[in-house]
Amino acid sequence: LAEVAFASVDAVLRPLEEAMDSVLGHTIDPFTDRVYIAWLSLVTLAFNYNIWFSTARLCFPYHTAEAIPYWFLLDSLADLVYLVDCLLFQPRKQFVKGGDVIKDRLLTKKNYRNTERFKTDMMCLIPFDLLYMQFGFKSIFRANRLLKAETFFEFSDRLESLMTKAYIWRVIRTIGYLLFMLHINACFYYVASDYQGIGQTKWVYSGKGSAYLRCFYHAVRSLINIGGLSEPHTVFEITFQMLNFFIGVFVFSSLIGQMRDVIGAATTGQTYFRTSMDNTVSYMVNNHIPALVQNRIRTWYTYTWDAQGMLDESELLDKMPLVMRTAIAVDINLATFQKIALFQGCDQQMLLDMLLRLKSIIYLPGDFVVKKGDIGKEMYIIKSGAVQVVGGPDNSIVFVTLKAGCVFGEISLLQSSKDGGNRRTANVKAQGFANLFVLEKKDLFDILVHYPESQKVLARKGKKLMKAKGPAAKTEEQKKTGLALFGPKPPTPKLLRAFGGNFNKLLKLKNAAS
Ligand code: PCG
Repeated sequence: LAEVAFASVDAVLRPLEEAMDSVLGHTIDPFTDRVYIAWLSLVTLAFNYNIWFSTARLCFPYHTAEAIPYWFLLDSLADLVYLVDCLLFQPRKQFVKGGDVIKDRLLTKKNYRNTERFKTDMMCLIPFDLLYMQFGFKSIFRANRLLKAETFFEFSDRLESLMTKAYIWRVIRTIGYLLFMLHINACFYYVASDYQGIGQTKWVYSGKGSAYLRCFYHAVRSLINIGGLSEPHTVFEITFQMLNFFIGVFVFSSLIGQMRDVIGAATTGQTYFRTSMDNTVSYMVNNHIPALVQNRIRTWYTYTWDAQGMLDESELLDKMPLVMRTAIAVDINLATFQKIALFQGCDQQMLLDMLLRLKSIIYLPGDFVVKKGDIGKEMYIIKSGAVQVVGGPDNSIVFVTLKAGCVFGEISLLQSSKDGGNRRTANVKAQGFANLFVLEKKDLFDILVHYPESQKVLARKGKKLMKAKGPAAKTEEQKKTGLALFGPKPPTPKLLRAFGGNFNKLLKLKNAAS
């Protein structure tokens, strides 16, 4: 019988389904499809209409002759949304079977019709409203519409996973629960007042002003235990009021606790940052670290937090599976990497392996990233900001400024330690705040073992770089700026002339530089 019913429903729906195909595609990916999530928001609205208004209409005298047509219209609209959800949206939802994502519409439809959700959706749609004809217009006949709560929770989950600040939605949702508890209490209070006789005692609703607003106000005062209410006198009133206080204590304390958890979770990162910084500051104070250093460290903390919203990105990335880390790394950095001249001609897979080993680090203005003569143990790629290759006495001569996407520190890294080739050939300092990627020599060489061809390419480029920029290099620009002072040979007459023949001055500069 069910098969025959489904077949006839399908036949009626076919033109509609075909029309929907052009909007939604053949099936819906329930986790990412934005149209589906927008649709869920509409079903959630209809569900909220039912849950708030059916209860209010059940208790308050809202079914007046003038209002009934409007209620009827709104009820019908909400029912239409439920019906469309059940007939056109839910049967299109992809599902996972044995690890495979099933995208065939016939199968998704069959799957939906076998789920518990389908049964509750069907129950939601039973038109008990027809009993109006026998018993009059009463919202109790719409009680089955409240079974659609699952859609509300589904919408809530999807929205949370989409939002960048999910805690905003969680706070809104918890406030919604609080308001709903108050709403239900207001409804009960009105029913209790009606039972006692409206305006009959001091405790009940007096019958003046807006009934809903007055009852809601009473609910707020009694459930939140603010007090200041008229004393209950009859046994009924005392029992009602006591129950109110108990419910208030348990339900409200747990909802407010939930709110605290939501806000606590949203600010965990901020708390972690504060605690780390406070601990560092108290450590520095206890160890009498100079104020200048303390200030620099404070600046580093604040800037790093502002720039990347966390102190150590790798902590977060390490928790993810390799494939996810690769996807993120490729998305953020592969394009920058492919433009780097040094890596051109290298294996693409090698670049991917390198991306995964990069660590992000921030330098403050004026910080030395690399010092001439140190052993090179890592190379750097500039993510944002700029660095300067400097030299001369007090490092005041800027030979070159390197910007985002440039590589440095590679010369000493690509040389062997024989004859001291692994020493830094220049000083490099951060111009402003510089956010750099660091690739350690050990990691680079671990990777290169698997890519002998790329290893050869890099070794060749390393030698060329050493010739062009290493200690013995004397390009025109270097001569002009004085980088020649770094060279091992004595100053040429041309250079002497450039310095106005002041050999002593030149010698002083050379000594200071070396
Ligand atoms: P390395 O490892 O010697 O450390 C200093 C880095 O400065 C060097 O690698 C280069 O990557 C970078 N650099 C950029 N331009 C120049 C230049 O003109 N001369 C030198 N020696 N280094 C430069």
